[in-house]
Amino acid sequence: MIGPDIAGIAGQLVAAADSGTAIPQLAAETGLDVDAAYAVQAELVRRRLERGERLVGLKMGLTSKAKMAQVGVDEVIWGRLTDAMRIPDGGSLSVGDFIHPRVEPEVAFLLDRQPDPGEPVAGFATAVRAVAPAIELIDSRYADFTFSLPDVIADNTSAGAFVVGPWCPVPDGLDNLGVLLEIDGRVVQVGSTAAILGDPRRAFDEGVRLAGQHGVRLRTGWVFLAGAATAAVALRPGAHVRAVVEKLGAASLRAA
Ligand code: 0L1
Ligand code: MG
Repeated sequence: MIGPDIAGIAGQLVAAADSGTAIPQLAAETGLDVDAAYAVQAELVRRRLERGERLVGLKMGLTSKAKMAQVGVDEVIWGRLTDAMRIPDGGSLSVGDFIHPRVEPEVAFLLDRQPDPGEPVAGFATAVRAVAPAIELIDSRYADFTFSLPDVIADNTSAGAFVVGPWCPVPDGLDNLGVLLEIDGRVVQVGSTAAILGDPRRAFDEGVRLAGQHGVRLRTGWVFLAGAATAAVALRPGAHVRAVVEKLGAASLRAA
């Protein structure tokens, strides 16, 4: 039996991102299942690496009920981060480079060693060197920000850009820190790190395990985005965005 055209689907998604033009969903029409979708994601990112980008980390998606409800998909997913997606803390980006960007407040981890997908939960304590507040910009390449589970996995879990705030040592408790998303000084979302799978450390364990199932191991020095603590908010030109996480501080970006 002939399977879905992995390279062809990856090519369509890359072209959509490059041109800033949304495309219709692909999974139903092409028979893409979850495994094939991760193969498309790997191919799509391979093409970005071929253009000179570097893999710098991994991100979790749909780790909170708010996010699952927002997009109507209820499974935790993971994607790949490259250096071209990283915006310096306090830096700016152009909304016009994206299709329909949204921002969400996250928690980032810095890897001190390569965790083993088979190791128990305690791996977090020795694998993670530092933690930081972060902002993720997500931008689905599908029309109306609407997709099925395989569609969004193939689209590298809507990864667009990310900002990591100042790194700090991992505090004792990470499971119930207050989180705010501010736009132009006004609080637009309020949440808690508890929304991230009950504890962002659990998102880390899930990420190590799920990526391991696809032969991907996190590397020393990589950034790990644990997932959003609130629903995502549309990003408008001119907006100044801050994600504030209790005990960790803030990350910010400006949209042009
Ligand atoms: O980072 C995320 O939670 C996004 C995952 C993909 C779903 C979406 O685009 O909101
Ligand atoms: Mg996210």
